[in-house]
Amino acid sequence: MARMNAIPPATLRHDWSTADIQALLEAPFPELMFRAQAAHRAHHDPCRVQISTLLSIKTGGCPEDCAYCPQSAAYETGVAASKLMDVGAVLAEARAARDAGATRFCMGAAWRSPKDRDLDAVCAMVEGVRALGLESCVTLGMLTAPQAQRLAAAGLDYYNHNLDTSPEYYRDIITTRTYQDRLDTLGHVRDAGINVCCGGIVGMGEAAADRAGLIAALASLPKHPESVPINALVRVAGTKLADAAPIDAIDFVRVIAAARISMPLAYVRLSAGREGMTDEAQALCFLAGANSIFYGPRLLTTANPAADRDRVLLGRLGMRAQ
Ligand code: SAM
Ligand code: DTB
Ligand code: SF4
Repeated sequence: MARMNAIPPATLRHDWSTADIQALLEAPFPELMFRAQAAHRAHHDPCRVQISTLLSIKTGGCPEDCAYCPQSAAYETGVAASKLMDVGAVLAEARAARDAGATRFCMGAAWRSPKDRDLDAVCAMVEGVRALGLESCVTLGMLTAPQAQRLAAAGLDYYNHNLDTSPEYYRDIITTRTYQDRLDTLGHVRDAGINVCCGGIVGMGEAAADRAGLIAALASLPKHPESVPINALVRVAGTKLADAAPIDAIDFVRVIAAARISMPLAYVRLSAGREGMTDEAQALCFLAGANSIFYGPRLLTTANPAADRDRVLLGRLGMRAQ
């Protein structure tokens, strides 16, 4: 991270409009990539990739109706619902992730929002993960301000809560909570002093304007998220989006580039959907400014590339984990 903070954050733009981002998405590819690489190299080492490993600590049976999600109780997807894992079992997975080379451990729960008593166990997980020398991240759904403060007191490094799509397309994807609910949770996380991990999903049948609207919404937050996961929809049988048309690989690279240009200090994570991507498409994503991946064979309930495939890919590209 040699050149992090070369530009003071105060000079960053927070007034990106959908039209501004759409102009980036429609720019000639060589121009877009040049701008993305310039932004990337001003703040990050282009040969380094941050490595995070995910674990589903509470799987399935979720009361929300997110159209993409295999863990919603509204859909028959074959994902069995389970209770919150024991702290010891979670920490065993975290140790294995650290030993495999991860520097951040991200724990996801299929909740609309956590109950206060659930947070006792999650706080113990956060403390244990940090004691292993890993950064900690959790994604638990909506939080109240006091819940965010409890997680901060436990030492939580990052909270993941995605905007998912544009404000306009959102109602086609989720009806059980609003865009404003999400912004409120992000505000509580920010106010508690926890780093924000916030991104979205593309390939959900959205228009190009919705991709632009998502990136504009992220880049117009009062402070840019420190981490921006860009997920390509993993289409799961039984969900509402099981048959969505996959996003074109070049269009996906364009979204990564627009995120990099508009949020230059952020870690832009090439997130879900890598299992279905060619090595060449992933290489273009790194050239467009992606500098973080999920590492290990599972995301939450679906497949991610095996660690061996990623080691070979990063080796072929002369890139290193950080
Ligand atoms: N239940 C919590 C919530 O939704 O806030 C936390 C876990 S939820 C699974 C975390 C994120 O995973 C979602 O916001 C969504 O962006 C992403 N996600 C879920 N299913 C996905 C899929 N099939 N493909 C791509 N991303 C997905
Ligand atoms: C994020 O933006 N992507 C991750 C993480 N945050 C929690 C989740 C991807 C889930 C993909 C579908 C699954 O494995 O269940
Ligand atoms: Fe539940 Fe989160 Fe899946 Fe939505 S994305 S159904 S809130 S687990």
